[in-house]
Amino acid sequence: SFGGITAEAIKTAAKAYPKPAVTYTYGTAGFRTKGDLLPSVMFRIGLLAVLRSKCLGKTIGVMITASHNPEIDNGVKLVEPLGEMLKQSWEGYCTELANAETEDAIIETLKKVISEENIPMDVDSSVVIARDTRPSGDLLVKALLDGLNVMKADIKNYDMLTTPQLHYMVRCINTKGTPDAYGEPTTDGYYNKLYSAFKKFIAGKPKLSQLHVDCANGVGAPKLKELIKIMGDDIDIKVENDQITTKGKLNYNCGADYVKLNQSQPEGMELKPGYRACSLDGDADRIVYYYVDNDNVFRLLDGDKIASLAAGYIMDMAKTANIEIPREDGSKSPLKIGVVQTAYANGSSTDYLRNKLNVPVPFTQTGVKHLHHEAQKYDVGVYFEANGHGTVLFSDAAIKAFKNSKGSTPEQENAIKSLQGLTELINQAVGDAISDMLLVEAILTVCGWTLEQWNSQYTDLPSKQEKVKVANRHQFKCIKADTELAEPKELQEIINEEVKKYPHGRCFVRPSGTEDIVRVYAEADTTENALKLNYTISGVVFDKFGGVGERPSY
Ligand code: G16
Repeated sequence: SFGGITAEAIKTAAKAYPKPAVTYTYGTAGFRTKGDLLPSVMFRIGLLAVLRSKCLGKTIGVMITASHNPEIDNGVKLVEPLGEMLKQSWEGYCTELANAETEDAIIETLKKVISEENIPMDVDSSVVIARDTRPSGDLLVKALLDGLNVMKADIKNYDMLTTPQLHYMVRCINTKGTPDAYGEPTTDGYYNKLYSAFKKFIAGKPKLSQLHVDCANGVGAPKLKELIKIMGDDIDIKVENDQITTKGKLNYNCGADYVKLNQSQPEGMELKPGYRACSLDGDADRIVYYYVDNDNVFRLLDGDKIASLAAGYIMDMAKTANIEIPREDGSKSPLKIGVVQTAYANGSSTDYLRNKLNVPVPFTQTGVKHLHHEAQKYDVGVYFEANGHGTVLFSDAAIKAFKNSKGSTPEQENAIKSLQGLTELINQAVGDAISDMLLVEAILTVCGWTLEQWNSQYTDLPSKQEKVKVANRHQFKCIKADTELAEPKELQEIINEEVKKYPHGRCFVRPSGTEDIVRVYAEADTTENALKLNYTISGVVFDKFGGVGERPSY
């Protein structure tokens, strides 16, 4: 038996959720596919969440969302006790369970996980869940609850939350009553934590002009409205694209992914010179800023720009604060700061960070789960994907040092306070568009900067990202943090030859882990060259490697 629950009971419940004839893969951010293909996956993730909870003796989170993907898609991911992404070795269990063909196969897989992970089945399990605004969410929540209930989990259902809010709740619940208590596990607790940190941070500085926030017609809209209510006059935000109940609107020609890929403003909002604007994605874990300049040219401030803004500010403060961090071997040394990027980072941003700010810039594979782990190696680990997904992590030693240090001059004291304020303002569990927005607003406020001033830190190299649909995207195998292909070799050789033709040329091909497409990224010295390079390679991918549908062109 499974901690007092019989295999028969699990099999009976599983009968309502037969597996369709598809193969599921646990991708960049969990399972993602059409919503109507996911009930069987949800039920099984319910079973597995219980095992993960029992395994750690902690509360586990389950988020139902397909984030930036189209409205008909949905997805699910498991959240670890401190709000991190699921431990990678468990992704295999997820895949195996999702693909179990029969009820017996489900039982066998559960048994295997229990024995391999040595899970004490007699302890209680606790799981918190939430969903985004997708219409398929209702049915998928029911399937998930059926899985959790058959395993007799203690369940808290938050209904609709942004993905980062769910991560926050999980961290709060697991740290409650400990010295690392993260906050109250309620939406009000979340808003109040961010608001009080923001308010302290900007105290005495003139307020910025209105910020237009495109919410991608997703869950960010109602949640941002709740925050604004609490913040009152301390911030001036206009919520745009907030039609969460109109079918077909979610992420459609709006939201952070659309803005980043098209390098143009979203539909559904007015953008005039002088306006300050940003876009969230469908579950509010990504953010990009933008404006149009006086010549009406669209200017994007993406994840790389946010990383550079945050890193630059933190380095300034660290220099003034001049704090030494105690190390495990008894020595002390200055704050170690790093900025983690992926292959999609604009070459100019990497150059700026490495050669102007003189900060180490390690690269990882795409997926915040990879960046997060790398960032944990620093006292202050800034990580952002170019698409606007990221956060800043502070080590325990750094947080303690900020709390315990007193400056000997007012400047030093201020800098220490600022660093400490950032640890409260920035969501430590995961990249969070709302928290990142307040971070950007806070830094711009204290620096007295316009978006133009921020944008002038460095100039992006022209770039183009294209999606190419192929019959089998799994034939493309990336190496070297996604910058090269191990397979097909022939394609990598063509890329190498093409890239040589353009000054500052860089190009790579990578299968998406959230959509059934291949991404082609190119950058070069001019927009024309970036486009040429991209569409040459996109065309080769399409022609020689099983392109489907329309051939990419510009
Ligand atoms: C997810 C991941 C991100 C990743 C993005 C695109 O974002 O959390 O780390 O950059 O997918 O991944 P891929 O290129 O594999 O499609 P989101 O906002 O969809 O959760």
